[in-house]
Amino acid sequence: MADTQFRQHAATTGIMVVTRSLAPVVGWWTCVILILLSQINVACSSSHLTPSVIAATDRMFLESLALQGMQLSFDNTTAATKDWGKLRHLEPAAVVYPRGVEDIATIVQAVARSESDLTIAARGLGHSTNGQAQAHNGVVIQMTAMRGIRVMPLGDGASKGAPFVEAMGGDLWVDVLKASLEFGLAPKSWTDYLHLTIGGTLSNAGVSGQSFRHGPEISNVLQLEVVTGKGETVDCSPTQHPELFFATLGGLGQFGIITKARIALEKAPQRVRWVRALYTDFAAFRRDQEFLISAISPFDYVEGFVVANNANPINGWSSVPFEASDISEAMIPGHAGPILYCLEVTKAYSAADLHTIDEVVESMLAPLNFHRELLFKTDTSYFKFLDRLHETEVQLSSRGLWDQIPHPWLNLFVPASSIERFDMLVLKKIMTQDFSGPLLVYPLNKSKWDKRLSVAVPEGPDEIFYIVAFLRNKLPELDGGPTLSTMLEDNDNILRVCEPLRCKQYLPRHQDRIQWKRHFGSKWDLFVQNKQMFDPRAILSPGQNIFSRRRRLVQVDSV
Ligand code: ZME
Repeated sequence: MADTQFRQHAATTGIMVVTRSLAPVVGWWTCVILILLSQINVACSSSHLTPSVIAATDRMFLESLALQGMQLSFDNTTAATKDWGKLRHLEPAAVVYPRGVEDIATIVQAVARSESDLTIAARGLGHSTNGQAQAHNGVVIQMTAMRGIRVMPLGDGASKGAPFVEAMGGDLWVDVLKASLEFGLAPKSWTDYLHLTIGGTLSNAGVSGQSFRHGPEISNVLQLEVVTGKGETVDCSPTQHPELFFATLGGLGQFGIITKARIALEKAPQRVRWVRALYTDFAAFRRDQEFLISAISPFDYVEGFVVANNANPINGWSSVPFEASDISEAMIPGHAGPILYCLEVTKAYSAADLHTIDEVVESMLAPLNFHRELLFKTDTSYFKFLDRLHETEVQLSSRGLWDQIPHPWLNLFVPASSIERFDMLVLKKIMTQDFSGPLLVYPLNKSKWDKRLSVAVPEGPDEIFYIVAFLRNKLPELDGGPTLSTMLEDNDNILRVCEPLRCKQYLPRHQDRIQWKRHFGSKWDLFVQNKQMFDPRAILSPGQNIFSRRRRLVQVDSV
């Protein structure tokens, strides 16, 4: 029986093999015992968890690494089976807590050179939604053990004095921000949520309201330190090993583990004027958004979201103003449809501009076509604005509605030429009472995404594409609402509508190689070539399901 088949069989029969007791046993007959055990259908203790069924030889191999001083846990694997999606729970054989880049290189090298078929996934705070940071029967490297931030306010000789920050793969963006602000500096491009690791976001893209101007986070990286799938530690940049640099950024963890990143900084503003404005007409909304992301854009941050045309405090128009009491039914135009569109922009400023900021923002809003009575403003510090989701996190967390519930999310990049159709076929249909969570819609400039980056963006002539993020929460049963499977079906239906529209998934999840080939499109051949170059045995990030682990030895396979 082929080993992979055996594993699948073991997984589906739900056995819990106590491999520890088999660890001292070496030889072909351990496999026989495992296969015999797999015939006994022992009920799995958790309906979601696919437990680890590790071969005794793999276990011994990992134990030998532990003996050499690697901090390796075979028991504390529960956290590594969980992620933000709460949709897949694959148990690794072991979790590693690296003390430095050397530990990561050691374990990747050892696995790459071994005869085992172990896989390795780097995991940060576990914000993947589909098991992308899980390694069934493999090794999860807990990257939050790798932290250390150094701000270089004057840059170095090579970067002509431009300031930058160096952070480790396991550092959080919020900590990078805090460290940079000590010098009056800050990174230029962000995600909406800052309690994410540097390595995790840079393996995807990192998109927020600054991306229209600065590109995603991956467009603002000057240099990386990467441990490749061969276990080599390589410094790379646009001029030094550029193939590895561009492959790794947006590379979904397929080519290497990001252990360090050098990120460009700018002078940090002190405060932001934060504005939301409602539209009833999608054409007017998108026209203004596209104007606001043009080269002459006066605002520093441009996003947008969809709300239902009702008083629901979670996803209706009541959620728009910064003070809920600032809006009422009477203010909503009678001709409004089932959904409303909310533009969200900010203007950053500093103390010296305090006396002009009102006037400046007013003149910036003057040419826009939102409903004049549906304009809401607030003012806050730059830090509080960037870390704005933290407050939501604290509130929802205390009610068990943050990382305790499933998040069947779908993120899409939709070409501008398809967006009106997308609005008609999807947005106006899906936003009902049942949609719990943010639905973000805002445009980005494709020219800010270097073609050499691994991340897939819509192909074709459009310079502008939209990010459309369906960020649904699966609320507990007692709160009513659709089932998880209904939500996943909704996502599939949206993807079906998208098929002729040249959309791409962001934070993508695909089932098989054919889908992945289609996803990467014209970038696929290079992606495969890079895999062959940097992780030829397909050890890294198996949870993405792009490549299958290549084995060196077939002997243990065939009992
Ligand atoms: C992938 C992604 C998530 C981009 C933005 N998000 C968000 N998640 C949760 N709440 C949000 C949000 N953006 C605004 N609110």
